[in-house]
Amino acid sequence: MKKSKNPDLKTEQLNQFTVDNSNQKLTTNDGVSIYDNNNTLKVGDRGPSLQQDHIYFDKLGHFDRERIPERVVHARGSGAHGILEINEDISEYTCAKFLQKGKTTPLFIRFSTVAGFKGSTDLARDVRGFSVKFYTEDGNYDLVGNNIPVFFIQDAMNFPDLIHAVKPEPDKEIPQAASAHDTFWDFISLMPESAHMIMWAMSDRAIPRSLRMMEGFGVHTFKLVNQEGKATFVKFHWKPKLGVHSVAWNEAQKISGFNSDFHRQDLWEAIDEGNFPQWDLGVQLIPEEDELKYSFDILDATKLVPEELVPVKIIGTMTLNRNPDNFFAETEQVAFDPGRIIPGIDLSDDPLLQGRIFSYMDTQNYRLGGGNFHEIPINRSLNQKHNNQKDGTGRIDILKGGVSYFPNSKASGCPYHAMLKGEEGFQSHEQKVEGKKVRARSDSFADHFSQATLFFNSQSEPEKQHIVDAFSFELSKVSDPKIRERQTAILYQIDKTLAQKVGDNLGIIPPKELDELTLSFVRQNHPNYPLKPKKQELKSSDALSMKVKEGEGNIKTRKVAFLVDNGVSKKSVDQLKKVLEKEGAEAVLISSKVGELTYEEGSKEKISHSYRTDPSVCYDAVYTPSGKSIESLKLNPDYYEFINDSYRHCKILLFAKGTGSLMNNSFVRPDRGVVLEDENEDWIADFIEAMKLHRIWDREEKRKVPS
Ligand code: HDE
Repeated sequence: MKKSKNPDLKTEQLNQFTVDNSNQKLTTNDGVSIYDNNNTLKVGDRGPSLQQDHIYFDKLGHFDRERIPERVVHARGSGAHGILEINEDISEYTCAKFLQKGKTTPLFIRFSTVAGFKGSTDLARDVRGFSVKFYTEDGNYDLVGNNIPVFFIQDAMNFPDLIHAVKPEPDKEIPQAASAHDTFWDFISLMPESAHMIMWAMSDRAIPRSLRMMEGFGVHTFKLVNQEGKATFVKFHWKPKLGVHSVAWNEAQKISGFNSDFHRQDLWEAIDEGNFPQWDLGVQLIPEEDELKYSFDILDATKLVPEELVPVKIIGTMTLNRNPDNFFAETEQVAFDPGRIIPGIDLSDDPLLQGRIFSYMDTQNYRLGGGNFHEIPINRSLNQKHNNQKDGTGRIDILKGGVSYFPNSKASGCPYHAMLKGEEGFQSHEQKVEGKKVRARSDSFADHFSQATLFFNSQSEPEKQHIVDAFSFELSKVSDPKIRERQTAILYQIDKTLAQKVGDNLGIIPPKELDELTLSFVRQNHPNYPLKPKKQELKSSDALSMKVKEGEGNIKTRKVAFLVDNGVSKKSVDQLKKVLEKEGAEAVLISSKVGELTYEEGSKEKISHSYRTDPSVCYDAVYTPSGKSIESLKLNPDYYEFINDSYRHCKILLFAKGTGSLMNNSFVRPDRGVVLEDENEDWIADFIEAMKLHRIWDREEKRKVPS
């Protein structure tokens, strides 16, 4: 494993708590050396066992308490350590020290799916959590975002209902990690405010190729606050250096069967091999004066700010450079909370964000067993905390002295308030607030469809088709026809053709108007609904599509399967391998069995992957090298399954000299992404260029191979 060069301050802090068992003698939890760890204490060697076996009780007693409650949402997650480096000057907008030009800050990140349990598959159709804890010199700051820039609901009050609807149904606890069931679509079809988010969730964004290839968003509007106390609204963005890519739905389902840890393993291996994943950190800055300038309300988390309206300014780069030492101690016990803010950053009045501030702290207290979770090493700030909070379960810090109150004279007034000595400390932005106390929703939140339409209009044709397919799949799994119909009425408000295409697949003519029941719920928030939407600034936004533009993109860390067997030409293998390695991609030899392979030239090669364990869905592209191996490949059904699936999932296939004929017994036919050495002088270059496009999605339409 490659180690990052400079262990950062957080790593140094964690090292104080790290335990290494190598070359150590086994002990009890009290450090007493254990003589025999195989046998309980008995009367004679056939028993019975004795009540006084303190060694056994020590071991089993701890084992019995190994589990803690999993997160109520985002239970399935994968973590990593990293750093953020800032290379732009935004001191005009914020005094947050970690955001100043030239600063490097250690961080811990946790990616997650939302609906599934802790052991559920990585490739579920779902939103991905994107939580970052920065260990800054001002204290810990958590940016707890998602890979989708908007959310299902506008007010925190609806959150438990949303989650109850998507989680397995309470009577039968079915289905696991899936939104394709009645209760979810019942809720969604009655909540048109979810229309924009549901378009993202039914798009390919919800089935990423890798955690390293997805965007991250802070979702809410936050505030940056400068030294003078002036605030600027901000939206946070993470842009992956490897581009934004997804798998095909049929592929996602197969990956879930073959390797349900696909994303977790991919992240771990990339970091382990020194291919450190990177994202640029970007900000959209909106002056306070512009708060009400747009067709949408910037406090409404179901809306995004199009990049064409407010450009994303890149200010730094995050690099993930170290895997956790222990999953439970770090990834499971890390406690995120959007309420952990520091000087220079503040919350906006977004009612969803405001509601989150209670929930996270509360859930950590429950999940991590009381108020001392800040003292768990992964959650500790780099600054030693100093306050008069004391005691409680699992208290670790040993507070010295006889005083734990303020004001005091006995400890010279310490710990003192920063203001008493004219020093800096967290101060909330001095926002002027006045109004009546009401439980209500602003009518500026009532346009539920314009941005859903903007999103759909911004998609390429294949992306649009995938959205149609996803709605058709999910709603086909709904058993109540009324729910299906109600949802197609929502789709009709977004885009008529979308609604009609989905309707066709369900045997429904989509109603043109929202269902009466849906309207009755919306009118609880907006009595005069429908309200005329404001004129939209844009018809479409390039940034919302994942389509890779010709000439852009790269193939770094992409995995290419070399389908080989005894007799394969070493020359043919090495020729492509060399080019791929130069481009930063990986060649993996797959044969009919693991062990040793003999090349046509006579030399041997170690084989660690076989068709039994490695299906095509775990690779980005496929190469069939030349050689005598063609004779056995010709008769191998696993080979055909591999290339057929790759083709179906719109991947790039390369056939070296003399192997093109293998295509004839498969569905594969030449196109931009099927390259043959026999017919193309620039076969390697063309293969690489096609790989940069990630997938040849047009194939689905042209060859009718829906993936
Ligand atoms: Fe969360 N969310 N959430 N959420 N959320 C949790 O906190 C909650 C929301 C997000 O890797 C919980 O520690 C409420 C939006 C992520 O540990 C819980 C509301 C966004 C994670 C909770 C929201 C998120 C969570 C469960 C509506 C994107 C995983 C366990 C007001 C900006 C954090 C936990 C991790 C986790 C509550 C809405 C992202 C229950 C009440 C919007 C990435 O506290």
